[in-house]
Amino acid sequence: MEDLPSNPNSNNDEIHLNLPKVRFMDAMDIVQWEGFWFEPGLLQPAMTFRSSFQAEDDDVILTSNMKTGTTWLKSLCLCILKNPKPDEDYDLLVKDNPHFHVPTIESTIYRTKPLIDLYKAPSPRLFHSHLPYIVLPDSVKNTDCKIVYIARNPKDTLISMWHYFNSILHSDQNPFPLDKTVDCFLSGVHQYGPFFDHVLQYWLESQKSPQKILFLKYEELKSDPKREVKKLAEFLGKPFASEEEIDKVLWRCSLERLKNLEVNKNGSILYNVHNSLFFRKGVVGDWKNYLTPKMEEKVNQTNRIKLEEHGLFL
Ligand code: PAP
Repeated sequence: MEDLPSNPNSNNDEIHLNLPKVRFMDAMDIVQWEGFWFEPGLLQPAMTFRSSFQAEDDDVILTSNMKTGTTWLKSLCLCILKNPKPDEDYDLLVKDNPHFHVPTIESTIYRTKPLIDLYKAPSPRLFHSHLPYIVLPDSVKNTDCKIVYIARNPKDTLISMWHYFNSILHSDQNPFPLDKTVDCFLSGVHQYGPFFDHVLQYWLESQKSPQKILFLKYEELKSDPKREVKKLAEFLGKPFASEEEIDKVLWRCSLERLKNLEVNKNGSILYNVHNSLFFRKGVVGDWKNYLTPKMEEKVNQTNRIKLEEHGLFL
């Protein structure tokens, strides 16, 4: 175990004192650092991660913006890398929520005091981060460790985010207005935003170094799960031996199964966040039930301007 590094900036309150700050969806304050917005409590952990994390060549770092399929990706990689052939009693996904097994670095590992000893984790180490590419540690960028990014179309992402933050508001608070959420999302002022810059950084890096960064899309995982999961396993250096193995992993990680596991129906992990909140509908195009044509067009327009010229269609 190691303690937080002692330096004059290690007081989180002091760190974000001079940074731009706004209230996001009536749920939390967010501050701007390195061009992105974060809950203030994440800044010190993100900075410590960036300055002190030593990547190993066989590490696997999963990355994503919020609500783009992180839980699914964590489950799949956990099965492929750590628990390929569980017997009845040893399915890690039955024992605990995927976020427990594959911690999000900035919101767990570097947030607990004393710090969890990352160097005791069995190889290959499997972590996750919602941080943008720009603030990843140099050692992650410069070693042979692998990065998997999962992206999702912005309309479903923002609806999923809207549901999630509304569900953690105090019970006496009204749901945050959707039109304001759309505006926050499009202006990039939201937790881990701007969404489009986040996606674009990983997309461009994955184009430059496809052997290092695998860029997955939630919609493709839904439409052709076998092909995408096969691609994922090959990228991780653990190709499946048979079609049956692929089917088994897909079943183990399916939303229906995970949602109905006891640990996810009744358990909770981080900071009193109930595990059930990570599993909602998982439907592509759910935004159609919420966005007006005007909102839809606004999102489409930003999507086109920000991503399409780089050959990315979400
Ligand atoms: P996080 O950022 O809080 O970790 P994340 O897992 O990225 O959340 O996204 C949650 C979304 O993934 C939810 O989408 P929805 O709100 O549109 O329904 C959730 O339902 C969906 N999801 C969670 N687990 C799975 C899964 N196993 N398969 C498909 N979708 C899933």
